[in-house]
Amino acid sequence: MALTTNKSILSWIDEKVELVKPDKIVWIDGTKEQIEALREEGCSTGEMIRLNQELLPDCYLHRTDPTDVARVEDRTLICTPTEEEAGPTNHWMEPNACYKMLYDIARDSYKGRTMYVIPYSMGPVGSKFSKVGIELTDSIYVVLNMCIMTRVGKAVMDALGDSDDWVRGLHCKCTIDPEKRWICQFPQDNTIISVNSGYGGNVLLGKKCFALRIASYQGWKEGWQAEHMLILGIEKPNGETKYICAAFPSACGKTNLAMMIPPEGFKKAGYKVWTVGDDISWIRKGEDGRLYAINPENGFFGVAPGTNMKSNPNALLTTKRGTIFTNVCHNLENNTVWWEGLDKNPPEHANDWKGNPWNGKESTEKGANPNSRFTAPAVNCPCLSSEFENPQGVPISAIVFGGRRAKLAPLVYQSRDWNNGVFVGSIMASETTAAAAGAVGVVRRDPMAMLPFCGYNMGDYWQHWIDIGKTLDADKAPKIFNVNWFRKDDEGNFLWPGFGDNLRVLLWILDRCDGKVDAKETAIGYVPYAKDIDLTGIEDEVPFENLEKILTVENSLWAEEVPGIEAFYAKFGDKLPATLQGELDTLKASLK
Ligand code: GTP
Ligand code: SPV
Ligand code: MN
Repeated sequence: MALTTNKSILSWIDEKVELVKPDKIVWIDGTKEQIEALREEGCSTGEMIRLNQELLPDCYLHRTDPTDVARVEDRTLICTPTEEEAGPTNHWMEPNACYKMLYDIARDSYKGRTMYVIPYSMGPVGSKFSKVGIELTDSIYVVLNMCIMTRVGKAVMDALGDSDDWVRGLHCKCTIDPEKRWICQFPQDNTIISVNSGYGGNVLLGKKCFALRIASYQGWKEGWQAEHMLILGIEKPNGETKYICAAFPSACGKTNLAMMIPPEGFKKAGYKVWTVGDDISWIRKGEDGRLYAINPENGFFGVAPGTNMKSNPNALLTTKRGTIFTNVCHNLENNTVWWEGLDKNPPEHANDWKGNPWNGKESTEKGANPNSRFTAPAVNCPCLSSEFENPQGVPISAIVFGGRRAKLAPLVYQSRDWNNGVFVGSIMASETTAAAAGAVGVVRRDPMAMLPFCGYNMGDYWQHWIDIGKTLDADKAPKIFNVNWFRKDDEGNFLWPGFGDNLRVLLWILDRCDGKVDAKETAIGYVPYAKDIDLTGIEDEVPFENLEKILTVENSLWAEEVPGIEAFYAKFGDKLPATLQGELDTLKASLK
């Protein structure tokens, strides 16, 4: 039975039913009984595997097609009326041509199948930050994931009422043909269509497609921001909590930072870290003139490999119930899961992520796909912030950009002011990871970690950042920083221990926000004096000289970076904000 009488929704569904011709239609209300029935059905067809219910209650394993394990950026299209509106960093197709192409692929593709109608809210139901979407899908896996990642059900439809301000999403598995795989956003139409994929970021339409690509466009039009940022709260021993948003590219450490455990000494002293979000922030100005952020999601779609009780115990504990694992190794010894970096005991009796027999002691192949993931409910997280459901969001003290750079970028630096901070975000570059199909480890420009996720011209997006800054009083605007946890020595070893020890850097950042600590002015911004990063407890692991080394700004190396920035900026023509050209000119002058 339909969960709404909203005419714009019902007539849109009718149209799509006419196109894809399902055998039946099921509305998802998100109740326990319905979810349990769908799990049952998913297991009966082999789509899902029920894991050991004593060790991992309500947990399931799913494998996607081996050609379909990551986002496909060259098949992700932004379909604005003109190519210029999508800009030089997006793949574009004219909307009518794209609809035709997609409808030809999707036509009749639900024959013999069920259409699931998922009404969902990004953000707490009814919050002024929140937005509603409907996803149509023929995949039980997608339904079950969406029920973890978003708020689903009748309350969402009741909050929407008769409004037609909702995002249309159509997902068709079709035949998982990589040549006909398309992930298409139509920002002007509030519409997303995804065909021939069954992998996370391509098919959980509330996430990257809506909460970043469509929402970034909505934010531009409505005066707010959708960003690829985690949100964490740092509670000091005196009980005061400050919030930080941080944008790192895919698989560059957002989930890990958001859930970090303070180093022993800091924990003893009373520092606590609280997770508000691990991937996406929606940010808008509050009545007091500060910027506030919510996490529009309701779960974590996290990278499995590398997650263990030392690196990220909070993430691991979050996956202990009600979690769906995708493309990890199936440990047949006890019907649980395993991935590289979970522990040093790979199972000898297992199936790898493709489902083939695998012996962890002997195989040279990987047991889990490098982009294997867990989908886990936020409520499971031991360090979930008490503000997680706050419809007003949390006030942001600092914005942090960062990426993977083996050389060049120092451990941390602070921009001179808001516009300089926008510049710092715009020139971000990072080594590519397994989160997207294609080569891994290649340095590419990834402004604000939004390269694959900005739903309009990146030049306009930068101008939007600058315009937001103009509305903020200097004492209320978050301070903007850049970090790099990934500096390596010449042998390829990380020079910074990372993970929980990143708190040492975040505390310097908060001290800067409070005007409590001096810094050294360099060509790129303010860098800490090494003595101001607290190394207590890791003096052996990080010799003071190493810290000094990763805090050094080498002007000659930065000068080599400039032509790449200029070439990137040149793509934007007159869409490049003059402010950013001015910032680049200033940088060039100070590097001389
Ligand atoms: P997406 O979900 O793709 O957006 O990724 P993410 O940004 O949340 O990345 P995540 O926290 O899952 O980390 C990805 C990889 O980076 C994992 O293999 C981590 O082990 C590694 N990593 C995270 N933080 C650090 C760090 O501080 N230092 C080092 N060396 N590696 C890290
Ligand atoms: C990312 O790639 O940044 C992710 C995973 O968070 S996905 O949802 O697949 O985009
Ligand atoms: Mn992400």
